[in-house]
Amino acid sequence: MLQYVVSLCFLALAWAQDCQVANIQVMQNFDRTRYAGTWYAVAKKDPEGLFLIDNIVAQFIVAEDGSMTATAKGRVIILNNWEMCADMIATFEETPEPAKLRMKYWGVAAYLQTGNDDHWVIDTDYDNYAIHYSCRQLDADGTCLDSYSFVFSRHVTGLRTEDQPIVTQKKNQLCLLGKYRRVVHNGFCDSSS
Ligand code: DAO
Repeated sequence: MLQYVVSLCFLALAWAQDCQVANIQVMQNFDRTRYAGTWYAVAKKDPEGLFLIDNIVAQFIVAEDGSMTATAKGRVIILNNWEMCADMIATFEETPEPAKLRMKYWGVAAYLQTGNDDHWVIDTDYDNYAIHYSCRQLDADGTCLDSYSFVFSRHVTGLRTEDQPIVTQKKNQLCLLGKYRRVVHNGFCDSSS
């Protein structure tokens, strides 16, 4: 009986949740200069056709004119079973909302993935954690059909205990709670340039 009531409560919560992409709250007063620097992906919700698997490290750079670029590395498997460390480059375009950026990305090697995605910063304290979100395909009802999301940490060891509840709350707001996997860092990409 208790199990039944708990399930009903979860169902009611899910129904009450607003999963419209247009209503997703992003970081207020986003400051890209404070966002710059190294971020380790410690968890990831994958899109369809997963690309970056683990050992994902992104370095955001803000130029004097305020424009932002990034380099990123991560272990990938391409051409069915060729495991390698992908070196990626990204440029960002502003939108009227500072935390909602458009990202163009490509690989240093031509056989790597290229794309043009949203790069939304959902929340960050700049010094410890950041939650990123990208919806690649909207459904007819305004929810997202194909999204990916990184939980970034400034620390390769993961999130601090005190940041974990905030990140869980944000995952829930994105309607992605339970859909993330842990991203390991075991040095696979450490020797690549
Ligand atoms: O890994 O499945 C995937 C999709 C992610 C593609 C983005 C790769 C380029 C990343 C540039 C740096 C910013 C995170």
